[in-house]
Amino acid sequence: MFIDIPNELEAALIDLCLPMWKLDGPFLASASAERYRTELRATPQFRETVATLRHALTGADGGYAVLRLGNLVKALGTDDDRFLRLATGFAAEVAVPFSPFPRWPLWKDIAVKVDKDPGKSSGTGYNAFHMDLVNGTLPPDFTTLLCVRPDPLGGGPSILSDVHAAVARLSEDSRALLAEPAYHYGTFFDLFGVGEEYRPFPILAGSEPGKGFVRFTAKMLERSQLGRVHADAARGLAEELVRGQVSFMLQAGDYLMVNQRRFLHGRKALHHGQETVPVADRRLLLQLFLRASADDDSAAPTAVGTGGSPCPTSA
Ligand SMILES: O=C(O)CCC(=O)C(=O)O
Ligand SMILES: [Fe+2]
Repeated sequence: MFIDIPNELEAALIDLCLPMWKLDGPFLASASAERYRTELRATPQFRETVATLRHALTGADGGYAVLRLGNLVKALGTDDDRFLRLATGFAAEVAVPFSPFPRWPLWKDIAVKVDKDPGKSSGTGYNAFHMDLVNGTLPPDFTTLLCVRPDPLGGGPSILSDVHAAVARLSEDSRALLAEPAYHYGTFFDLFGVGEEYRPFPILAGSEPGKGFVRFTAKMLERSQLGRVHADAARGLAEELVRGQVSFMLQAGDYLMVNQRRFLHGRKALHHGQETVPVADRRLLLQLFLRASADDDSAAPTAVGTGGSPCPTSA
């Protein structure tokens, strides 16, 4: 699940300067994806690394991967977008990057805010198992989190759990309750590319067991008004997710990608004392969503974008 970048590839990527991407509505423009693909495929062992990544995300038993880009972020820094363009290039090999939030260009900051609801994104507490954009009819196929800075106090390990395995450990009665449209979570406005608001929704779709989305967030147990038997069934699922969880700390440059049809994710609490850490030193992740259904080769590329900031001459 942890994928190292071969030395030769790392060296080539440090020398590569991809142009700034362009967007087509909320999606990465296909011309940008094509340009990135052409440049990246010319580097040694890029295709092999991407094949390993895809297999980790979508192969049998797969569902998440951590691409270790630590040496790249060390070499390139984060003062300009060069490192982010490379990460976008890797993401675009998995599926189509897009931004559901009109306010965020493509990547969304997940910083640490000490005054926010601790259990939510950017909060300092336990971020319980969830699927991102759970209340859209079409949640992103993949959610990805790029670690720019871990918690300097050493907290906030990521947690991941195979959601179909967790469902399989539940009783038939619980599964029947989870298949009823009795669940809801959060608000839904101004979102692109994730369908319509789904409310109420069933956690388990009727289709083949073991396939598709298990539409779940353990946050609904605290934050949504649910009927008692349905809440109990959902709590049972949350407990099984914890029972089956893996946990690890993302390091600077680690790029976690999660197949939302297979795994749910979350994060343990950050270390206490975040208010003593200067804002600029606090944990920082960047989030990007991917849509699998748009076919990569459809729209023929038009003019290739070359905008954005130039590469430093020292490169
Ligand atoms: O902070 C993390 O590691 C996870 C954040 C997250 O899952 C989210 O904001 O959706
Ligand atoms: Fe999330």
